[in-house]
Amino acid sequence: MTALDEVKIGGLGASRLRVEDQRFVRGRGTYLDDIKLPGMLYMEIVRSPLAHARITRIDTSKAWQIPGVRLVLTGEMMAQRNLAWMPTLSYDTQAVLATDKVRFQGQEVVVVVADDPYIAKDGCDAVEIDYEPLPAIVNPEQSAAPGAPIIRDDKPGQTDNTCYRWEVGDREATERAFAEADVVSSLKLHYPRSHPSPIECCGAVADFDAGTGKLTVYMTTQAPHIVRAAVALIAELPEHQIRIVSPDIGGGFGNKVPVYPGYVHAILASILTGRPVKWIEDKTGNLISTGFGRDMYLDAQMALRRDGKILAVRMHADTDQGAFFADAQPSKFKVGLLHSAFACYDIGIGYITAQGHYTNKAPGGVAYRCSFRVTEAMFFQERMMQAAATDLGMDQAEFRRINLRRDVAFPARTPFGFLVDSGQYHKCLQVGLDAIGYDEFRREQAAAREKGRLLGIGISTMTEPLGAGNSREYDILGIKMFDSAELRVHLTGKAILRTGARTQGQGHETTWAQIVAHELGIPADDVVVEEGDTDTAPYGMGTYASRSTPVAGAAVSMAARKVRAKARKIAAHLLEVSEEDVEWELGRFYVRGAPERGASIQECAMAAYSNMPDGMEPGLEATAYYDPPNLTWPFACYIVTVEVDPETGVWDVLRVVAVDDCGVRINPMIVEGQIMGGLTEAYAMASMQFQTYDADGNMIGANYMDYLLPTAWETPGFELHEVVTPCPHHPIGAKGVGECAAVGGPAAFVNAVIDAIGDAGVRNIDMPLLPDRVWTALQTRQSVS
Ligand code: PCD
Repeated sequence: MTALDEVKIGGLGASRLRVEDQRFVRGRGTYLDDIKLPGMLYMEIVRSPLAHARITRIDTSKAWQIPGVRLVLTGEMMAQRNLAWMPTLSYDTQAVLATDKVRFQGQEVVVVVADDPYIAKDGCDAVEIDYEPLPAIVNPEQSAAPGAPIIRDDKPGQTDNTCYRWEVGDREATERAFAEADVVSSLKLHYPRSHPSPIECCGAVADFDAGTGKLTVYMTTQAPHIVRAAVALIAELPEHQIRIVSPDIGGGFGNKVPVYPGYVHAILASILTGRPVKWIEDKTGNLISTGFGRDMYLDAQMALRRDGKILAVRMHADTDQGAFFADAQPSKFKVGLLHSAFACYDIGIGYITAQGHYTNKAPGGVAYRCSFRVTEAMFFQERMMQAAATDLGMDQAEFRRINLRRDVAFPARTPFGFLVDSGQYHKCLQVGLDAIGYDEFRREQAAAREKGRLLGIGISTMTEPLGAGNSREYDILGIKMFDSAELRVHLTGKAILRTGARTQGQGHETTWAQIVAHELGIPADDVVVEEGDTDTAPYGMGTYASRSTPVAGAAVSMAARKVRAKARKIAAHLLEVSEEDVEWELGRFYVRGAPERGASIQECAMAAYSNMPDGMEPGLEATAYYDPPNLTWPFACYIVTVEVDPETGVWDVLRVVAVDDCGVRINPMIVEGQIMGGLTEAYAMASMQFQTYDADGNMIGANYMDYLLPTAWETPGFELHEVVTPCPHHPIGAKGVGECAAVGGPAAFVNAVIDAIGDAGVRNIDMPLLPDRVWTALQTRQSVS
């Protein structure tokens, strides 16, 4: 009897083709807009054209007169039901429909429900609203200025535009370290507002059945159980009468974590009309009103010893929160995991302060491919590293070598309280430097410069805390951040697996089956994976923060191990030996000392329903809930080379090298796809993407002519490498990876451009590095924002 070949059965390490692509590439996916229920109505939203204004009159009478209009909802009608405002996941409140004022352009003011979407749009056009404009506040500076109009005058006791203040670290020790420093390096920058812009926009089909009292909502959410809890708590509907179904999702990228007003409108509209109601955003609606990412101003200093050792860091963040503090983030910290900055470096002392500001912009600092502000943290960290090395006159790679944590140092406590689990940072850096040919490039760069050509190289080394969370530091509405898996092995040895996570394209249907194959030896093709329906899935906290592999993936392993433990008892019974004499190899139990006498996992499955030992419950199923002991800490080294045209400021990417260590890779092909996707987004943010506003708060970039997405044409090629440091606390040694390249990548691109023009004395150019910004920096030899 030869042991099963794990890769052949699609276990760990198999680059198994994605099973979900069978339907996706054939156009057979069932996305929200594919759902059509009998008698369904359509909903459209009247949005505010102004960023800040008092509402003086709303007249919906003409809309009601249009044949086919079934319902027109105003803030006042919501208020009568105590639903005009809803709580946010960041413990603030958000208007569901505006009553008193509008506070950002695109805010929801009136909702029209009609027989078809065109009539609903006509209904929206017929609504008359008078506004009395107020001055708009579009950045933290204006927000904090004395005499600024108070945006949140709805909140009792709110006397200015401060949303929160937060601090972490040791202020006094940090001041002492700065006093002793040989060199103090400083940097200020803005991480611009950006948008996840998934291909499919947000939407819902709400279906309230007055006969049974059951509410079913199909919606594009990354976290169905959280929505169910929120609906139960906010709308006070009984939880067992609520079913949230998240169908195929056309990308999430963090955009589909928050609970948006549109979902609430659709639910209420269905309850009031007694019919199913569909709401789907258009692209502009998605870009202007749903959760943005970033929009943070950072100002920091680093205390350095002449020999390159970092003594301490000090940092202040001003975040532009928009009109409502609706960050969909589950940590107990106001600015998410901003304080994961510098976690990969051996720095003992630091102090971070942050202030959140209300502005007249859309709310919801969503973690756009980011575990809650780690993108800002890692971007700032790596830009600061470059500035500090430059100030010391030290080579970029050498400066990192001096400060990166050594392999023996793990687990390592950061000055802000995180425990970094494991890594091989120096090895990753070296693999990257060798791959790009660092020393050779530096020589080429010097030679090119003699001829007036500007070449540059940018390094970004970073670790990211992935896998929200552990229940000590995370919760959502008080619910702990565990996840779950339920595995049922049928009598023929085929299985169904359900988890509390929800894939939006990442490939869970493929990879979770691989974990089962690894634990049980059941071929991955024999395991079907289902996620996203709260009526059937075990309770879980959803997919974001690259948490699925660290948390739900771990639960899959644990559930499979419970199944294996039961199967072992069945095997002992079948083999007529005691359990202690039964050994396991992939897919099969056998008698110790007599390996030819065995029972396969499939034979055990059959026996679980037909020939179990006396007194044993029939069946072969298990559920596991997993509360991770820590976050997983992948590491990555991204290196980019560029050439900048001194005449035009246009820059071209020459090469991109990525070395990712995400622990054990379940499916190497999928991991590579994740890294390439993240690098593409990193390139987009560095080179072309930002959401900007004019002085009146009009959003510039509410369409894809202005908000740019890179196509295959612009996107550079990526050279990928791997290092594997198994995660010490994850059952199969895996770490999260989905976000790493989007988090660590932007700094590598920007560092490369700054490196190319650094001789001109330019210290910073704020993203995106549009050619005119680069050109202006070259002309004025100054930082550009
Ligand atoms: N993996 C493997 N291995 C390892 C890891 C991992 O294999 N070691 C794989 C898994 O299994 C899956 C993936 O890979 O499949 C991923 O994973 P992860 O890392 O765990 O993550 P998840 O949780 O699953 O996911 C999430 C992420 C995020 S977060 C984001 S943004 C994005 C990413 O994911 N999104 C998306 N990616 C993606 N992709 C796609 N296609 N789509 C989408 O949407 Mo946030 O927080 O939400 O912002």
